[in-house]
Amino acid sequence: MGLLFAKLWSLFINQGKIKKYLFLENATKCARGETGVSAPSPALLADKDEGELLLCVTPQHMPEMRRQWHFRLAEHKVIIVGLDNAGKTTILYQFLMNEVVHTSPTIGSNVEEIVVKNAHFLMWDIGGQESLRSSWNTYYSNTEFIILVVDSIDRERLSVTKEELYRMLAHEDLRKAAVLIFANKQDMKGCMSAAEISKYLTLSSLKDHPWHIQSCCALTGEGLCQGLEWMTSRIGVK
Ligand SMILES: Nc1nc2c(ncn2[C@@H]2O[C@H](COP(=O)(O)OP(=O)(O)OP(=O)(O)O)[C@@H](O)[C@H]2O)c(=O)[nH]1
Ligand SMILES: [Mg+2]
Repeated sequence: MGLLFAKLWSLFINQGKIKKYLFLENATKCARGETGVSAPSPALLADKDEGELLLCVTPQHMPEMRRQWHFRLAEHKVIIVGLDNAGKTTILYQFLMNEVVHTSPTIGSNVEEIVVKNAHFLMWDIGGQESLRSSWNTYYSNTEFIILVVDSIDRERLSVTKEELYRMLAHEDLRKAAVLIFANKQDMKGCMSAAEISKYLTLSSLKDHPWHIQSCCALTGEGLCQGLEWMTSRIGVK
């Protein structure tokens, strides 16, 4: 299986675009019955009737695909959102490497797999600039966790964060998502506490979404593990 295909495949899966899997026990090529479409295995084929993407795999590729499919099944999709400069990318790479990386504003997204205990999280860090926020919803499908990163020193824009939070939570695709709020940049003098942020965002009024707020500093990594622990406890990993 080529690397490019693997990458594309995981992208499709994690955006919920592949709806069906077809393991072709006796075929040498992938073919779609009457439609006559055929392609080398593994292949992504569009199901014309149902408008769905189909992943077709012949025996040669089955073991690898089964392994990956099983692995993907156990994966939890996370989106990391928040206004620009909040510290989202810094947090993502602290999770991944335990170090501070030099960042520049994210255009589009970064995606990384983070393994905590036995839990696999696929984390999408999405650019927070104003012009990018209208496309956040393209990342929503199949999201289990929203990590909202708040810049605790940025009092002026907390109202914008609040608007964005409630806009997101009203979206159908995030109906079942749990929300972890990181009150980041706690190292900054005069920053808002997690309690202040919680009150301003009226988190206690959130009834339909499990939520948790955690103060942190992405530069030192303080507080990040506690946030991840809340996530793993929600999916039953001890
Ligand atoms: N003092 C302090 N600075 C931080 C902290 N976390 C991130 N920063 C800094 O804040 C700046 C922005 O961080 P990024 O991680 O790039 O922010 P972002 O949320 O990804 O921004 P966009 O990609 O534009 O949406 C960088 O200079 C970081 O070093 C923190 O906890 N404390
Ligand atoms: Mg970023």
